[in-house]
Amino acid sequence: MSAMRPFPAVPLLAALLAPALARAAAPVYVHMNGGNYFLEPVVAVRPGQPVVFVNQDTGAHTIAGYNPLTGALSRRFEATLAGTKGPGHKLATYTVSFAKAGFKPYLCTVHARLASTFGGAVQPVKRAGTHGFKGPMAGLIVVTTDPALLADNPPTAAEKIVPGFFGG
Ligand SMILES: [Cu+2]
Repeated sequence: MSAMRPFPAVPLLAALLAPALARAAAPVYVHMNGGNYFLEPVVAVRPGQPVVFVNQDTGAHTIAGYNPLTGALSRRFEATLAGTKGPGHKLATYTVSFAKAGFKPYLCTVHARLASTFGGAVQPVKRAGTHGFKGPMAGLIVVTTDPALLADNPPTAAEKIVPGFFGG
């Protein structure tokens, strides 16, 4: 009967948990370029896990969180990301995280706008005159602890910079 018995297990437990904790802390990336869309329009993160928006476009984009039931824009989840001169040059990024599980929709207000739907609700639509891909420049962050959702992110969400994705 040694009172010291449990202690050797503590470093072992820490060693076992370290890779999982590192994974949990690794950011999830969302990229934009001259196609005026978000390359990963839906991503899942754990509460507290950072999402990093990376602008690989020569032009600027905004990130504007909104409430889809009211159309109210978020004051906490919003940023403007300047353009870049291209590969090897400075890239504007914006990091955000959320403490609680939930849906966090957002749009780029330069290339999309919120349109009324039913009873005060809104949805993003493409802004007139915006070139690039056909859909509105908008996305959704799912904050969750569900391992299936967390494992469902597109492969580029693990890369800070996507080679070959530069352009404006
Ligand atoms: Cu934009």
